[in-house]
Amino acid sequence: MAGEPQDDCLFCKIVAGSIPATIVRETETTVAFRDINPQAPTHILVIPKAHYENAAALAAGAPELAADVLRETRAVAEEEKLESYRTVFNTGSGAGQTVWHAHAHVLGGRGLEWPPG
Ligand code: DGP
Repeated sequence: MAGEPQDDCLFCKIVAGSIPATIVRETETTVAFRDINPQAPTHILVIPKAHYENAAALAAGAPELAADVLRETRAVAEEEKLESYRTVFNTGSGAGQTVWHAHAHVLGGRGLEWPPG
């Protein structure tokens, strides 16, 4: 069912605490932790605690929770003192999504080119 934890989901396991992560912020509905394979000096993932397979499913199924995630990307950027940063939701394998639990990447601390690859 939408939003329910999935046994085979890596990020649900991080939410449950059964896989370690460097957590930088947590709210009632979201967790933010450092990406294991950082692509910038600051690279943090913000996820909803509830399981939605990607940003599209999250936006359709729980728009208020999507807003919580977006609000937390700003909070992370502020805590990390990022003046400029990029927020990315990869949606679908063709766009580079590899973990099927919605997550926002917050990238900063270096110049970022546009368009991305
Ligand atoms: P995406 O390609 O948009 O689905 O991003 C998934 C990100 O998740 C990728 O940048 C690497 C990160 N990641 C994968 N496994 C782990 C993990 O076990 N711990 C942490 N902290 N990050 C992970």
